[in-house]
Amino acid sequence: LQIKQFKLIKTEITRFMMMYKFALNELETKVEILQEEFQLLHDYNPIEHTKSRLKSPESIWNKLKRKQGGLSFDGIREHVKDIAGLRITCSFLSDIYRIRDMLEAQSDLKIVEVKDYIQHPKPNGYQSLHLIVEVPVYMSDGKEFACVEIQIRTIAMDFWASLEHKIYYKYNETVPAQLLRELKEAADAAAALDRQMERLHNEIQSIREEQEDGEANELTR
Ligand code: 0O2
Repeated sequence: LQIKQFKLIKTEITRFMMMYKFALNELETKVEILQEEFQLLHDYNPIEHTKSRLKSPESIWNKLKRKQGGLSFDGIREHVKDIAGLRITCSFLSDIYRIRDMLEAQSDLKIVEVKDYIQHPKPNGYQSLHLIVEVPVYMSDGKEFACVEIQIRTIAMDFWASLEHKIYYKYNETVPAQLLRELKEAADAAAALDRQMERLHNEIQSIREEQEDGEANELTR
């Protein structure tokens, strides 16, 4: 009987994780569609790359312990909303909010939480737009809703976050104050670079539009 019970639990856990994998697959397809259509309509691709990941059972358990104080399978959905994660790296700052708007407009997706670390960066300088999105997943016995954490950021924000993550782990979680100050300065420099690239992008777009208007006027003359 114990082996039978163990097998049932194992299948249930695998099925639970599968649901998050399917939710990620659905979102990835949605983002690919937006990307291709945007390229066709506007002649540029606002997304540099995407990366998805499923949290390991060990880190789900650790987060649950931290949040709930105890361990109960029932608390997972409520307390761990980032089991499935999708990171979208955009070219420009304005693309981040454009992608957010396009996802928000999809009636089968429900944005249940927004953390705007761009308007309100973390004290260490971390910037990104985080959305928790509920994705409907059609399983054999009906519809389920799975939460996915979407992190939307620019290349500069991604560069900073990836390296900060590495530095942090290298120093075994006790980062010297001087290093923290320099990391914050680096985050500020990345943010300044984003603003500069956004300005250049807008200027070039206006020049292009003026040229296209001029060419259209020539043709109608
Ligand atoms: P991993 O390995 O990326 O998955 P909450 O869920 O609301 O209780 P939580 O989990 O802190 O609180 O959520 P939040 O603030 O939205 O941040 C979650 C994720 O954002 C982290 O996931 C990181 O990916 C990223 N993140 C947040 N702050 C920082 C930071 O200061 N530096 C870097 N490099 N990344 C950050 P995980 O689960 O910690 O890790």
